[in-house]
Amino acid sequence: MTDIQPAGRGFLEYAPAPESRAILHLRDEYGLFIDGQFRPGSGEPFATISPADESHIATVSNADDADIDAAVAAARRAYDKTWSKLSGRDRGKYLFRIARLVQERARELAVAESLDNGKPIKESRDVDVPLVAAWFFYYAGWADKLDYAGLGANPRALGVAAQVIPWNFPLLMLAWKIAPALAAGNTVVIKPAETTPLSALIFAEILQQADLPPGVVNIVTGAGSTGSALVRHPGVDKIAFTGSTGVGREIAKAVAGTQKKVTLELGGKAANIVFDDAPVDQAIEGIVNGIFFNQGHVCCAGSRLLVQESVHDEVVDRLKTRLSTLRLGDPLDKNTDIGAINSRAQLDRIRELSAIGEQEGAERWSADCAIPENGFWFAPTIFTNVQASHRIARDEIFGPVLSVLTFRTPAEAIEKANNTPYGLSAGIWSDKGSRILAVADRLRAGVVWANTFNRFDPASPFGGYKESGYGREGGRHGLLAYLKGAGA
Ligand code: TAP
Repeated sequence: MTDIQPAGRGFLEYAPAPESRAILHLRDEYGLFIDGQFRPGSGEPFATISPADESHIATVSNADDADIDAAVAAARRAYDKTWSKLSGRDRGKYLFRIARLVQERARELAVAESLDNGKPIKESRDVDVPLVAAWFFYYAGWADKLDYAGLGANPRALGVAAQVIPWNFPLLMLAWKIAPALAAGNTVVIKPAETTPLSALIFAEILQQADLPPGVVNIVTGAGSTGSALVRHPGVDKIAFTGSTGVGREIAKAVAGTQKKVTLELGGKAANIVFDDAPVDQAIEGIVNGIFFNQGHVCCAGSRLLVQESVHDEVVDRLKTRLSTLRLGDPLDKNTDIGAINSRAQLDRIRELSAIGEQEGAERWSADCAIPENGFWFAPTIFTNVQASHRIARDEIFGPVLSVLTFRTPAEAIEKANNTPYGLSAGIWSDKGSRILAVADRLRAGVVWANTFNRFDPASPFGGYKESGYGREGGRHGLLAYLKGAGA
């Protein structure tokens, strides 16, 4: 289904689903990873479950304020005594080592990610995990070249970075955060999302294997309150947050008036614009990939399809035909296209917004697929006759739901695409290069894809305008967010 093809696509072959689970060597209980060691948290431990069947995977520690103090103190000690004293070349060696270990343990990481998150194994195997390795390789290469970052000779790290990440790409978001922070010379305390801590805890084992000095990366699991305590901690110098716009706003308020530097990667409601001269076969695949990849749990998902009126019926008919071929089911089955929704809460939100779509007069079509009895599932769904004022055209659904709107002229397409409080990404499908460039220039979106969608590369900066946040991750820009003397 997806055309996302980072290096290494297809380099792993998987056993059928039941056996793939067997390659995981999970502990029954996971502690917090502080100062290079696992240790129990002081809060009430919690279970992480598989969203595909609601089965228990492991028990995970819950960090309270005292644990956050310990993690931040460990990161500060490591910064003062070890990490800030290493040369860039030596920091780079650790990052290269981590990247290689991620590759070595790729199968295990992919299975853990699909088990805990619900995403299809072919996505975690071909997209998430290869990109995680690519991110560490890319920033490993920067570590001894910071003098070329544009900040003069010897740019300096910020110190201790507090990082809070969401559940949709648990390991990839961790890599986006940790790799540039370490390359620039910072130490880290990171909090994974409550529903997807597993791959981060396996990653902690990789850090031990890599002999990363204790305290350079600390991983504290817990709920939203753990994230809140971490970002408010007076001992942190930098905050990097990816998640909802609501929580991003709270964080921005909490740090107002402090010296902390902040980058926020928040929500989106991307327009995927299809002109009447678009290559239709390619566009259909791009639309499907844009909204149904990772069950639509993607901040930059192409959740609003803007299609030129003259090709609307053809595009919608072909989309329905294509969606009828997608296979929904066991995330660990390599033939699965659509996995499980990550949590009951997220499923409830998708159901609620879809019901509102129907009440407001949009026309709903859902693929006719068998829904498993247990777990959290939602069939791929398209809404047509959507008006710009409808909630399903304005709110981020963060699920496998596409809202289709129409336009007549390029100017109308641009106006509708920009008619959103968000500004993270957009897509344009057209045969004319000049039209693509002219439209892209007027879209208020941090990333604009042309005749493709959801392509990621560690060298390419990613981030939003307006309520999609500020600061960039990836590329040289992503590095600057962790160095003194640069913006954000
Ligand atoms: P959030 O509820 O915002 O959660 C994100 C992270 O913040 C989780 O680790 C969460 O912990 C933690 N958190 C919750 N409340 C907090 C608080 N008051 N202070 C500090 N941390 C807190 O978002 P989500 O539901 O996980 O993710 C979905 C949202 O993230 C969507 O809106 C999506 O667009 C956005 N997103 C954006 C991007 C980019 S790059 N822009 C990428 C991925 C996702 P718990 O899990 O324990 O609640």
